[in-house]
Amino acid sequence: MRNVTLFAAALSSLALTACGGYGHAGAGVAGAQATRVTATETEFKIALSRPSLTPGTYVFVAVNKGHVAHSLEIVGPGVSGKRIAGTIAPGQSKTLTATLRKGTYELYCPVDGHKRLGMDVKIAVGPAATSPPLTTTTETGVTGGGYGTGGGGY
Ligand SMILES: [Cu+2]
Repeated sequence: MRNVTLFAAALSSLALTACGGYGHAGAGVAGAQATRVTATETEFKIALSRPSLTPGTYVFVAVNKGHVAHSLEIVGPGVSGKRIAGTIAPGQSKTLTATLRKGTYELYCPVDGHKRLGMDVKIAVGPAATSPPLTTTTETGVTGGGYGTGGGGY
């Protein structure tokens, strides 16, 4: 019956992998496929694991890698000052779930003065497909143009 044992072991390791191995929040939170984005907090900076996102529900995992308590708050279209309750002790992490739509969101540390010190990051939420940047890309002075020069061979 060695085979059966092996098979069972394989199955259970598969199951673990599928659940990410930790904190799989119970059964069926129907349809809510939240993507995790890590926000690493230090003095005084927030580094996101992804610079831009597409509309959807996200779980921001705020990891405090600094030496003082931090927290995390998000504002943007449809989200007005949603924050992690209390603070995150150094070495700890907490999560903040937010549903984002198209637009620009701001993530910052709401602990006294930390935002001003630099714990403030913007995140662009755009369409899923790759699209040209919305901001004006000034492409003036296209030199040469590639034709009309050289030759005049008539
Ligand atoms: Cu802070």
